[in-house]
Amino acid sequence: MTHVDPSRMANAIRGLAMDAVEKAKSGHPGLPMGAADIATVLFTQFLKFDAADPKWPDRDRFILSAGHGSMLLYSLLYLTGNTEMTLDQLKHFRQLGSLTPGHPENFHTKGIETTTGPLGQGIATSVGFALAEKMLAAEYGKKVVDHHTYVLASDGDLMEGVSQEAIALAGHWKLDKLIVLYDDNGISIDGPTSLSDSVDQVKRFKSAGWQAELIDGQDQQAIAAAITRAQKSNKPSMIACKTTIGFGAPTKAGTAKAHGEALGAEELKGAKEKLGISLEPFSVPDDVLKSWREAGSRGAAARKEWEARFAELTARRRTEFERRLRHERPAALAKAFKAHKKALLETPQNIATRKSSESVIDAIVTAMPEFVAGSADLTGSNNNKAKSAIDFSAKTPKGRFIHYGVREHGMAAAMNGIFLHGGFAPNGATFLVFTDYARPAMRLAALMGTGVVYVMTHDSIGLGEDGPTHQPVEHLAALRAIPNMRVFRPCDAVEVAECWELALNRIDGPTVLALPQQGEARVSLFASGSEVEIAVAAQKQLGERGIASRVVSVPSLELLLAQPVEKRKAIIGNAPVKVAVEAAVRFGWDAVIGPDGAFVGMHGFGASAPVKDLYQHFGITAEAAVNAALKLLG
Ligand SMILES: Cc1ncc(C[n+]2csc(CCOP(=O)(O)OP(=O)(O)O)c2C)c(N)n1
Repeated sequence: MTHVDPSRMANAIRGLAMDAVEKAKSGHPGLPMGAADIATVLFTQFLKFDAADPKWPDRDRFILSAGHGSMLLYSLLYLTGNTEMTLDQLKHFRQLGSLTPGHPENFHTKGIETTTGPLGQGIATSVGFALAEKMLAAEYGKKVVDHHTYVLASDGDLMEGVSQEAIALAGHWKLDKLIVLYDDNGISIDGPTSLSDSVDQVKRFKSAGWQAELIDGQDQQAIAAAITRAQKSNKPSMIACKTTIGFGAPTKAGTAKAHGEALGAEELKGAKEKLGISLEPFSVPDDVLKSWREAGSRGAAARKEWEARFAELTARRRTEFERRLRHERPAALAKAFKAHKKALLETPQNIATRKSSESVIDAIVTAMPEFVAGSADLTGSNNNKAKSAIDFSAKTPKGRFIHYGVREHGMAAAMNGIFLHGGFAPNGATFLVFTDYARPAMRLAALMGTGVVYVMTHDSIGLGEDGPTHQPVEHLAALRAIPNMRVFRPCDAVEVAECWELALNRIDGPTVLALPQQGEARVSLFASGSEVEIAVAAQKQLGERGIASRVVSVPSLELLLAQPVEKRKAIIGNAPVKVAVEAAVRFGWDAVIGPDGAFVGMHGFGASAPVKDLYQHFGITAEAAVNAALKLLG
């Protein structure tokens, strides 16, 4: 190993970041300059990675949550020898077509794990990465899955509300392989964070079940010691690293002026002289570059050892692991869908679409081991938990149903991380109206093309009594407005199955399944002949009152009653109120509506009059059917 003073290694990052921002005349030099020591320690001593293979499955993940500091990441990719990240790319920072856009984009630049920029998203997404690691390790063992997720987060990341949801989840799940390095520089755009913040972050994290400590983030030995402690912890760890934004800049260091604009020629020169960096733009001394390149290939041996361990798995397990990481769906899934749809066509079901969604999940879950459902509370209302599903928890990492608590945003961000980590196809549920709470993460899902599924129930005014706070009206439009977001609103059980199939097979973008609450019929209306029309009119009137009902046309009572018991039950359904409408006497109908069902029809002989008048006279009308239903509903 070439030995180079580690502060010179950090200065290479500082120099490149300053030069690139200067050339682009836009960007953020302050964070890379301040956090350069943290990054140097992490990348040269701890991060398990191999620059030659940025996609190696058991690599450690590094997430720059403060995406505005992207030059930190681009410098690291160049210095460690990522083949695509050439010096030329750094010279074209923020230019059209370069691999160095303003904020890191995982779908654009190799070696970047997730897209960041909207503060808070990176740290919240990282929880999904760490969760996926834990779940996959539980299935495949530590020989194959054993890596850390490191995050560099800024003041802004920790100010954003979503960070609280993320921190709470990680602490609760004891995601001990998650290590957050907090760039505690106390500066944001407006000036010192004391303008608007007085949170003790160490206490905040500790109260959420994390190990947390405060260190000098400019002291490389202290950083290394803290990461070592973090690796040993059985909790997630947060290391608050006190740093100076724009470290080395003669007048701008420690001030908001170092945050978001080029330093300017004079300040840049002063910083380079102070730090002992060549004034020649984009130059890195040979020995420093060599040492960085060694850091980039440091993980090659670990990768090869991993490959050897992986080769020890049975061929079947290897293929399955690789299939899952590629997000390729198993052949059994298509078969399970086919069988389910066939059964639906043979035994038509008239149940709420969210209920039929549950039956889809039950039908396919065993065919798809990567299926990971979850709900932001409301599990009982959203119906996306398979009957066979076990809850995920710190103690049951093989559980594949995740209780996210009342955290829609944290759930959506974690789902991105779960998908991006690989090995799982996450879906998460809440009410459609609360997509507003999850929207920033949903938008990133669409931008990144993560194949996640949102199960959004209670999709319209049809949810009834909860009223306008819970009734989405603009949400379908708002979701459809997001490029690459696919929105489905299925009408019946078959469509629900088809939409689920399309959603689960979509691996290049997110899907919303908007499912109504109503439809779980509270009233079943049975009728034959002309009275089917009356029943349909009654259904409409009931719907206007927010009461879900179903109409069953019974052309032959005998044939219905002659069906096998299961089929008969499915047709009759289990709505609590049953009403039969037929312009004849009740006899025979009790077998369908039961003795407590309501009958709208004849109770004696008829009379001579025009037909329309007769129906009115004998009360065989939609209104009468509605009233009968309302009476029984109480
Ligand atoms: C959700 C969100 N809101 C606002 C911004 C705009 N923004 C970019 S950087 C920044 C200040 C962040 O300060 P800090 O996190 O302390 O970063 P540092 O100053 O240390 O670079 C803001 C408000 C953003 N990127 N994301």
